[in-house]
Amino acid sequence: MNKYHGRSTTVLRPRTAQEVSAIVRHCNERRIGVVPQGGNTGLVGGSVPVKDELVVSLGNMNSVRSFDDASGILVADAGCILQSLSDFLLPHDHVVPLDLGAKGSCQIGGNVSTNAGGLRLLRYGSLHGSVLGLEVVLPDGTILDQLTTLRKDNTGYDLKQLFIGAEGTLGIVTGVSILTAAAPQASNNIMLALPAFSNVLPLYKEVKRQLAEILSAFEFIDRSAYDLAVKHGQGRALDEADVAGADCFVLVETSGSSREHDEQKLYKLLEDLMGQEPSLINSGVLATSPAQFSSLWAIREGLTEAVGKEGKAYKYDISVPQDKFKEVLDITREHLASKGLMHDQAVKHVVGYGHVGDGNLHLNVVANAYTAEIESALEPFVYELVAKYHGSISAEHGIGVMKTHALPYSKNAVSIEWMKKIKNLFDPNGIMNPGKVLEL
Ligand code: FAD
Ligand code: S2G
Ligand code: ZN
Repeated sequence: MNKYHGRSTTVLRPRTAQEVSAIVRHCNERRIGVVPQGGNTGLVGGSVPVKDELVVSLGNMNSVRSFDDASGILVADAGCILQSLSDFLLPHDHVVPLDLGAKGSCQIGGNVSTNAGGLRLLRYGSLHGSVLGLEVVLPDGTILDQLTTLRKDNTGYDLKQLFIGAEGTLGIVTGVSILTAAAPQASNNIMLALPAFSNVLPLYKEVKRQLAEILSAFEFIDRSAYDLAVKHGQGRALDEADVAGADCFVLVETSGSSREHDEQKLYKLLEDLMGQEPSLINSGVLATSPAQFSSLWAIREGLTEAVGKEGKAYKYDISVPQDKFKEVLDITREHLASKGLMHDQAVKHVVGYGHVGDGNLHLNVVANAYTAEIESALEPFVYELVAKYHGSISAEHGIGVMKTHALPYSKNAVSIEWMKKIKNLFDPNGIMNPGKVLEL
């Protein structure tokens, strides 16, 4: 629940790193707080002021600086929107090694600053691996130019890694050098309906074994999430026969270099799965057209919106063991029921979806309204539950301002102490995104 409403009087939209540097130097000398803002799609309140900080919006820094289509290395302004970079790369037969539902608004600088995971981390890995260099304006206005396009550069500490996931608390990212990936010549997807959650991991193993190098996404959708997506018109519903008796769904995507080769693999996988006794799946709907491919993805990518339309969402983006996804959902539901809160006037649904390969579950508690009673039932309950599994209270969305109090559930005191030392080293005046990640 975002109860943090700062009142910023000023938003500046610089066009160059030099302008960002001048703004930050000015603010640092006068102890004026600064909030770096990208596409403002973050989900933990990281890009909005807590008090009266000045907002530095990167939206006007949206040029591609260079692209080398042999190496696939792209250097772009931080304010480039993710979708715009994808559009730029398409004719060059490359893709950004990142994809998320917010691609139409989020910026590459924000993606780096939140270390966004997204729908294809399984295939393209983390930004800690694909980002080669950064240009960052430090809290004293210094421009740290590490915009290397070298794949290998083992010369001292890898400073850029500090800014990936720092959520704008150590400096403002103004330029990004990233290794893009060769565009798949053929993408396909299949929505599998499972009779039981316990089949998800055996299915994951079988899918990895059979699809191997062409597997690019393996997304979990529980039944209540699927029903919400359909209710709110996200993508086209599957046939009733395909969903009857399904406890959950898995959306599998392949990205390869030859359609017939990939389809052969997919058909064989489906045949094998359907031929097993008992089968891991009830049914499988294989996209047979670009429209159906998009429609199957729309069910998954539309879940955030569907949840938001259904009610007030308490969002928990957590890392827990892959085989515990359902247990976490059931325990949360039972806990709320034990408090008499599982009914339409309080909590309407507890839904789960997420990135199985990353062990990342999006636990969404959909309430009729935000209330202190529901929040006190959920926190610290959910955080303690995650800690019990030695998980993370924030898998990919970051801490922002909303989860600073929960950091100790996933980071020990020594780790937090050294984070504070690093923050102090870079930002001794505490002007850079104050109140985010680390409590004031
Ligand atoms: P903002 O929201 O503007 O800012 C996010 C944080 O980064 C803030 O702390 C801000 O201060 C800082 N920041 C922004 N730009 C800079 C910069 N240039 N320099 C320094 N700091 C900066 N996230 C995932 O990880 N995976 C998903 O699958 C995913 N799916 C989403 C789907 C939807 C529909 C929505 C609405 C959000 C989703 N998100 C997801 C969350 C969000 O899109 C990501 O965190 C995204 O990376 C934020 O980018 P942004 O440009 O909007 O940043
Ligand atoms: C996703 C988006 C935000 C949410 O869909 O993968 O990261 O929790 C999420 O709905
Ligand atoms: Zn996600």
